[in-house]
Amino acid sequence: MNIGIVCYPTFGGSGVVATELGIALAKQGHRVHFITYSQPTRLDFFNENLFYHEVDIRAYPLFEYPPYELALASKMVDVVAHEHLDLLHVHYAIPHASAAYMAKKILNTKGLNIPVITTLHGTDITLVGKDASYEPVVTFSINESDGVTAVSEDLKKDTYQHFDVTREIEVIPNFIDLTRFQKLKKDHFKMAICPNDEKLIVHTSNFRKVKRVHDVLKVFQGINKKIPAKLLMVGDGPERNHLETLCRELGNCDDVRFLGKLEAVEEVLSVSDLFLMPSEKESFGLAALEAMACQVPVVSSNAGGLPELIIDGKSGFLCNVGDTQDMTEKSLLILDDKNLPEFKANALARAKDFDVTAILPMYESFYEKIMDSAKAGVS
Ligand code: GMT
Repeated sequence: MNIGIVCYPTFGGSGVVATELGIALAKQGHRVHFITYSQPTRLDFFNENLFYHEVDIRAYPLFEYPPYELALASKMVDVVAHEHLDLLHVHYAIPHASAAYMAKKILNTKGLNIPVITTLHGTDITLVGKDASYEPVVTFSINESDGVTAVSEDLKKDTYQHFDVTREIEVIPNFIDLTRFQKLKKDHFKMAICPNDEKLIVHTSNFRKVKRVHDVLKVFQGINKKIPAKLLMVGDGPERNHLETLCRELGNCDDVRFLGKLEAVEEVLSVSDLFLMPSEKESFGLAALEAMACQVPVVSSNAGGLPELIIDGKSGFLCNVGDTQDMTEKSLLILDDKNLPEFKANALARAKDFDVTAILPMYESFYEKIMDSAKAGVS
């Protein structure tokens, strides 16, 4: 197949999933064309089946806000027509699904029919998308997509609850490449951070309010009162300054390190003992899956799609949002040397259920189904 993938090129979960999907499809022999405004972060190597088309955003003094959606739609038209794409797969509804709708209509006038698949990732539905400033466009462009997928049952349920969506939504969970995400030997790294064999706790996110990063610090504080531990905070975002203030208030700055955005997050995960994800909402929790693949158990909230990923009491624990006391107790249970090896093994076992080799065929057969329906004129 000759597939166009539209996504955000940044460190965000939807961009990571889209990029990893494109890479996996290319390895299967499909030709994959990424269409976005800059080179996706994980697409920094050569593969004969991978192509990158940059969206040109022209500034003009009249535009206080340059119309990215129009530039994107124009680029989609160009790439579909000249590269003879079979399918457009857009990740994150805003503004990709509506730009794809416009591109599809323009291509129709040129005698081309391009099927569009929209994958819903989370905040495009649960946070930004349902806001009145976007909701009518999101509803319309989901209903006008030829195929729609969501990354969890919970996200599918939320979509039907908050939007007047009439389209069938297929759940295709996120996935992991276990050849990349695996426990690596990084003992020197562990020694440098935990010279006295402290337990190592890690959190990675975009530090937005929805991640409740202050709860990470509170849980860590509770753990560190009982056992010597260190905390690594990977990522960056709007809550970072508050976090540093809280760290000073709690007096635990010496045990907490902010590492910023890291590309090789698997290196940090490889030496970690526990991952914390206390999010208010999480449609899937890709960062938790990455941790589990590196044999790191997870203590998370029970929000959104997290119960579909983490097996409570086995690969980690699920706690009520904001219940930092319970999260602390569950963390200490996992970190107990008697229990830790079993939780680590269970985390890896659960991650294997989401191996790319299991999930990729779901996308391929969904693509086939949507292309067949488009050819038959069924929408
Ligand atoms: O978590 C974020 O804020 C980033 C966001 C994104 O779209 O980049 O992540 C969402 O999509 C990920 C990939 O499907 C999911 O693993 C995350 O759970 C989801 N985030 C939320 O629902 C908050």
